[in-house]
Amino acid sequence: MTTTNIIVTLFGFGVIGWIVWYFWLWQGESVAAAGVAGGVQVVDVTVRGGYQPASIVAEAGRPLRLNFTRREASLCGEEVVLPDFGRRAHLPENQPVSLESLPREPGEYEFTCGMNMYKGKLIVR
Ligand SMILES: [Cu+2]
Repeated sequence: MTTTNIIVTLFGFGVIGWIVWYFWLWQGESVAAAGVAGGVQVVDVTVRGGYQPASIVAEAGRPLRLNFTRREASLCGEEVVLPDFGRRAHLPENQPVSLESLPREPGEYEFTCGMNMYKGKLIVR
């Protein structure tokens, strides 16, 4: 192997590692839902290259409102799906869209974009 081959190979592994980390491992910060009047838990989620926060902590048995705002032209985040709650929404650019659900059981629930590339996690306690 020449030096160039080695460099190209290492670069390839680097790119693969980054993809694995970015799409599957990176969770971002966990954010707890804040309560508001009426006992609804509210979290604002920005959609840009993924979900921020990508990890949301909520209380079981209380309604939860996720306000999604898509801040990118990319079509990847155009749709958001909460499969466990049967919720799905179309997200126009720069317009907040609220998704309400009632997490009854503690557990971890995923939410994703329509293509299952952006991933977020709802941790219900
Ligand atoms: Cu997508």
